[in-house]
Amino acid sequence: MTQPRFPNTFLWGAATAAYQIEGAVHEDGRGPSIWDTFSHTPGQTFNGDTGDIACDHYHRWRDDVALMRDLGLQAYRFSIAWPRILPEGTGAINQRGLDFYDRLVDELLAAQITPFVTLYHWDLPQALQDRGGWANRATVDAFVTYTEAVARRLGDRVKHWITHNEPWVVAFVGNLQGRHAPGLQDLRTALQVSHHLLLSHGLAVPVLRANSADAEVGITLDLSPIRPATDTPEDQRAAQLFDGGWNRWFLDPLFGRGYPADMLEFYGDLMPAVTTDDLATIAAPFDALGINYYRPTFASAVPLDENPLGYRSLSGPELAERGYEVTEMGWAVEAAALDELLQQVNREYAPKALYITENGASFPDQVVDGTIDDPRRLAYLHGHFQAAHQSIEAGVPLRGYFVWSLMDNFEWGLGYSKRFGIVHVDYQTQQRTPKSSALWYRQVIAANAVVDPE
Ligand code: IFM
Repeated sequence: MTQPRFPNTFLWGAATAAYQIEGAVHEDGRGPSIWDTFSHTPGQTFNGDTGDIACDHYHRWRDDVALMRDLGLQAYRFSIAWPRILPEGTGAINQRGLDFYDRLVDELLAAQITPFVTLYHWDLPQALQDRGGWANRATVDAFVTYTEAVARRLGDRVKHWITHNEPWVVAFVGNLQGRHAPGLQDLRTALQVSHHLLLSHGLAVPVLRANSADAEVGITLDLSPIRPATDTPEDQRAAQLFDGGWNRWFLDPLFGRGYPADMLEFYGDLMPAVTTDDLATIAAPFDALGINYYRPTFASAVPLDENPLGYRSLSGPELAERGYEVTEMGWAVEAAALDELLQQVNREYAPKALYITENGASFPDQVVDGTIDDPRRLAYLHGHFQAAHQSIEAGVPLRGYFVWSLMDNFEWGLGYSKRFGIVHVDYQTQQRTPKSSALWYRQVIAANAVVDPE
């Protein structure tokens, strides 16, 4: 069957993040990050797993680029480890850290793979956390200095920049829920952090433009269509709070609307001081919005003394009861919700360009005779690619798609227990094996169309 093609300039890629794949945490002058500290704190990660070795990408980057080339990837999204560039967070720049990414970028370009660089994918230098982390406004300035150092070195060749990955997770999972580094549990801190993340984005935008001619600059948000779990007024209110605190909290200020009024009222005096200048800074025009999409979310009301956000999302078993296929993360599979989300964001905010900077699924994989057949991941991607195509047909300026993830890796608090890769990693031998989803993805890229799985 002939499948509808994607636009000729559409970019097919895969994504990773530094702490999740690099390992080599003590090499070439890298300083400790909050994830080193957190993962080495007993009880914080599944099985006590850490990113000390991870996928050993720091040593295997050349082979990994060759693998990407073999799969036909046209773009690769990776993040820079701030503690490799500024081991103390501020101060002296560590050239050996920059050298690593310099070589990686050259290798990618030689393989005709377009680099997309994320500056902050959660590995804050520990030295900055010791001084208050993202809750301290000085960290905003430190981020801008770090951004400048990276852009000066790579800006002649890297033309796609993402300031932050998923600021909601950084602020709220790290500082309210405590499931991620730095492991704090305080809503006031989380709100302060979210404001500083946005400010640092706004201040970094002109710095990237100044050091990287004609670059496309953006930010990546994890967005989810939020639905009330039931039609009770309580659950409808929970859905409003969920959507307001997760989606609109970041979209509205980035697109010049300031923080959503209903959420300001809800947070009340927990909100940090926000000046008009801050809001203007945050609203610096940017070129591309990255969306990480995994699932729709169902919001159920909970008392504020149980959760200060006033909601919880339905669990995997609850979603399964409603007939959803559920991933190993307990997330509902619903490809059509991606199209719904893209069209809604386009209608409401009209970004100049959009990328799906992450999409994928964790399912239990089995190695049989050295091969990994992963039909559920493949079907997941198939459905979501079709949904993305529908969005493009409907006029959404979607320019590219990055599968999460290129390879199995360190899934933060869940350690190595969850595999999102289209390439399997044997953590004992570090052998990489493309799963059947990766082999199928190669065909999709070659055809620039959602080819039917065999
Ligand atoms: O692994 C993470 C990634 O670092 C950020 N987005 C979600 C992924 C899967 O949980």
